[in-house]
Amino acid sequence: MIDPQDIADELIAAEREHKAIGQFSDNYPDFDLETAYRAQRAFVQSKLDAGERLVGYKLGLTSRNKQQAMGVDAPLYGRVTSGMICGYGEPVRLDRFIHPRVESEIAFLLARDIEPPATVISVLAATDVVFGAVDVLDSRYEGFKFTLTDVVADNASAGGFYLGPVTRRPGELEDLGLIGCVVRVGGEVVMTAAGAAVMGHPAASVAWLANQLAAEGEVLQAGQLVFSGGVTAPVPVVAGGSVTFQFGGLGSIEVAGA
Ligand code: OOG
Ligand code: MG
Repeated sequence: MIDPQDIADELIAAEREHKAIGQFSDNYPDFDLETAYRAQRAFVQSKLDAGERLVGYKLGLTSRNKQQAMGVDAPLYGRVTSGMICGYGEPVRLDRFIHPRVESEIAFLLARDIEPPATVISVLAATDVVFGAVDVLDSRYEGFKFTLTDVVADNASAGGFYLGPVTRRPGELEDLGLIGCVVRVGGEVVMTAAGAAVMGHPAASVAWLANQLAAEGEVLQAGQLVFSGGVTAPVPVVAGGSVTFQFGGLGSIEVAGA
């Protein structure tokens, strides 16, 4: 039997030492999703024990862009802790990560708890504001090579998160599904996409999360932040390089590698 705490301990060491490890699923054919989410809890608990707070959740692999890029065909969630939140304008410190990649997301700040069964409408009604956001991925696995269970245990590759400078109430925006995102590397446009890339509507991914958590006896709560999943595919961060994410109606975020 595979022990979730052992898996977590290896991931914690990989993160601490900035040294990627091989995926677990290669050696443990019985590694299932339930064990993987237990390992994720233990991984995150080590951060809480070190004094961090749970600030919310992240969704992963909620768009075809992302599922195709990573070769995994189902969504997942991870947990976001206070130590992961990066200040607007701060560089991605390459000495703190293994091989960081950045991607655009829409983040939701909740004004109210979300009761199951959640829907796009109930998520929007429970949302205080939305932000353009950037997810800094830093898989603890070599070459970002993982199966769904591996990446669940690795807390959905969570590394860092940036929130954009503009907040909007959902009702102030025409439609979150139509919010565009333009990604530029060194000034050149490398990717474009709209919010609907995420499960048809970014709030649909938050609803999926609320229902998933409910099945496990947890509730998405007022005050929590939810990163709803990559709109565009990830771009590597390199020293001296800069990636700019421009969101329709939600401002821009520039992320530089230093
Ligand atoms: C897994 C995490 C995926 C997203 O938004 O799809 C994710 C990975 O790609 O490393 O954050
Ligand atoms: Mg993401």
